[in-house]
Amino acid sequence: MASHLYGNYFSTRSQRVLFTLEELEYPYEWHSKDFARGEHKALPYVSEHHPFGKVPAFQDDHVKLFESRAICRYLVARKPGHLTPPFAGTSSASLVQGARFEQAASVEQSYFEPPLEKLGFELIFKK
Ligand SMILES: N[C@@H](CCC(=O)N[C@@H](CS)C(=O)NCC(=O)O)C(=O)O
Repeated sequence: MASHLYGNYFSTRSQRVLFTLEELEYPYEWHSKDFARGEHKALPYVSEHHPFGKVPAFQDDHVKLFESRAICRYLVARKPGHLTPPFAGTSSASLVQGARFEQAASVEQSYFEPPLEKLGFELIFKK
């Protein structure tokens, strides 16, 4: 069964998942949600795919996910390869590498994306 990505090409969070799918050569079908028509706020999309009425949302067999970073991590775990973080095991070196990865991921989500989202809106989308 093919996987399905529900998103919008202008949505940077949809692009995050699209890049990961393409990079992994993971088979998927694209389902565009038109913001202007409110398709992401309509039933059955909200009840079946995204309870907050946002994009992206993803389905793989019976697994349904939303939140772009969670989807990307799921995809990388499903298809281990060049995107797999280079740590495993319980040695102290890999524990530190894992903690550094989580630290960087948290910095990106907490301190990088929020101001960048505001800047992107002001400088690009508002026009
Ligand atoms: N934390 C979520 C953010 C999802 C999100 O805010 N998506 C935006 C597009 S980038 C959206 O759906 N906006 C439409 C709306 O809020 O009505 C993720 O990473 O997936």
